[in-house]
Amino acid sequence: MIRDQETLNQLLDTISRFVRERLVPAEQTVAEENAIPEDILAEMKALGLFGLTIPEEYDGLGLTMEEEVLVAIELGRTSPAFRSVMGTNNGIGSAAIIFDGTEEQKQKYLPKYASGELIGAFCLTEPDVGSDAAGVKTTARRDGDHYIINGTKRFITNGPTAGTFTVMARTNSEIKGARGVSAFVVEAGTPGISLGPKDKKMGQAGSLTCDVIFEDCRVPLTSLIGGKEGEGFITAMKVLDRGRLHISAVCVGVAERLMAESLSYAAERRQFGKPIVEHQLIQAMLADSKTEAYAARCMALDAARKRDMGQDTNTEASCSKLFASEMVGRVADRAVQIHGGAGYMSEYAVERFYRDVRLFRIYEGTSEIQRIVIARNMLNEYLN
Ligand code: COS
Repeated sequence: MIRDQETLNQLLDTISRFVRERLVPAEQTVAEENAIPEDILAEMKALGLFGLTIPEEYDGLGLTMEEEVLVAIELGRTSPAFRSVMGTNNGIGSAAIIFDGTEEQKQKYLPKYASGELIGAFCLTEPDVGSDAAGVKTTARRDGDHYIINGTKRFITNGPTAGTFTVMARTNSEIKGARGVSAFVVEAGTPGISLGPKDKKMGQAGSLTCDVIFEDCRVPLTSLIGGKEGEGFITAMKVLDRGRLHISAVCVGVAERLMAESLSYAAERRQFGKPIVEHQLIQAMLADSKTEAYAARCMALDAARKRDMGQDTNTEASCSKLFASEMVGRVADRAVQIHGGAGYMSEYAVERFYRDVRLFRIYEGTSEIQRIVIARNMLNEYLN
């Protein structure tokens, strides 16, 4: 946790400069090569970016949710692939252990996530299990002092480079729903794990995903997160609650970048004898984007502060993720429109961002799932 405003400002300034001077100039190369250059990865590690949310006693910065939101907004001002490469260590790839892991699991893995020595990935989604996450079909059968894991996990972010996988698997086949699921931390390289080819995606080049396949993969009992069976789905939901707020903040950062691109283009580009920014229809698009991005920023920060105060922010995280991810889609669309024909050309960043942002409405829970969570909670509150 950052203790004073000055230290926080320094961190934000450092990240902002790093984004401007190192990441933005490398965006096109990352998009073309579908990989983040090694020297940039090394700089990210040196800056502590892999351990933003890892508690200080395990060598991370231990940022509060509000601090994390502010950092994620800064990181959002460049290609989402950069955020993604260290996003799992700061979120879904480490959070299960932070929230529910045993002390031994924390000591073994968290410092390595914080330094970036180990990449953590989160394995919930399967070929037949997406939004209905409690339907996990991957199994973990107890066999003496081991579990044997079988199943396929799909679209796993950082799967190709991961050193550990947080795997949700069914330990009790009698219980079909959430309570039959347990969470495991499984080390890459364990016999029985194989990776599918890297997925070819619409956008976010440089952020790698693949299938992770478990075939009679034997893991010791100590791999069970928290040492308790039947808690895996709830752990996954807690992880996503935090992750959804983080994604909201990234959406705000991307929207702010897209507005900056739109504004500078509109100030330069002349039509009908004046810069297009002086035309009111262009101004309307800029103003709508600004208003919506500001609203999303306020929502993310408000929810983050509530979470830091210990409140249950399940509803707020879903509201924030729903609004911010839909908002950035509209902002990207306007950004392309303001650029006109140029916005359709890949030499302009807005074309790439337009494709990149589409994922925000889908991963870590679709917009439809966020609406379900929000409405269910409203109903529960009304009934109780
Ligand atoms: N925090 C803690 N516990 C939670 C929780 C949360 N945010 N959400 C649900 N739970 C608990 C419930 O309280 C319930 O516990 P009990 O067994 O003690 O009653 C259990 O988890 C099951 O919850 P629920 O009945 O609500 O589960 P559903 O199957 O109805 O599913 C949704 C709930 C739809 C919200 C869930 O499946 C979901 O989020 N799906 C989207 C998955 C997703 O985001 N995938 C993206 C890919 S991963 S990057």
